Amino acid sequence: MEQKTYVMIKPDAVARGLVGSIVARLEAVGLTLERMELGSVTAEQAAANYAEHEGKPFYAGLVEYVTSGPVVKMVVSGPDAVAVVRKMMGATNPKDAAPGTIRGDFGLTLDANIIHGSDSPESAEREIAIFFG
Ligand code: IDP
Ligand code: MG
Repeated sequence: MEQKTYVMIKPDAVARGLVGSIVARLEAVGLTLERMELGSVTAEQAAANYAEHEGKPFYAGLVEYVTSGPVVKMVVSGPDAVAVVRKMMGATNPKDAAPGTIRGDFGLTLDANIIHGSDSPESAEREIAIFFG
């Protein structure tokens, strides 16, 4: 089914110059870039995006991390785009992410895990509204 998903290249990956490599992978499988913008994430956007994690021990650090520098915000579309992007991202903790996945190939630690992708079509709709209005 044709879907849209929200994808964000996190500050550590932008700082390390990985934007081109990551975007190339999304394009290589045939996903379409609908929107793409380099910019910052406000504390309000971070809180809204990660509302499900509020109260967890890592929440404050997570909000600080995603607001710590420029990110690349994208709307990506294609058949089953939500699941396809999640598969390409790999496991949340890069040390557990399989080689060949974005986190597995470019990351090493959970606190700097390279990329965000919506976990369901409903999350995607919500997150696209948070970041693109
Ligand atoms: P996901 O990004 O794979 O969907 P979630 O469990 O939704 O993973 O967590 C959201 C983000 O919060 C992760 O991508 C990671 O940056 C951060 N995070 C999750 N669990 C931890 C943790 O235990 N310590 C530090 N950061 C965490
Ligand atoms: Mg998640």
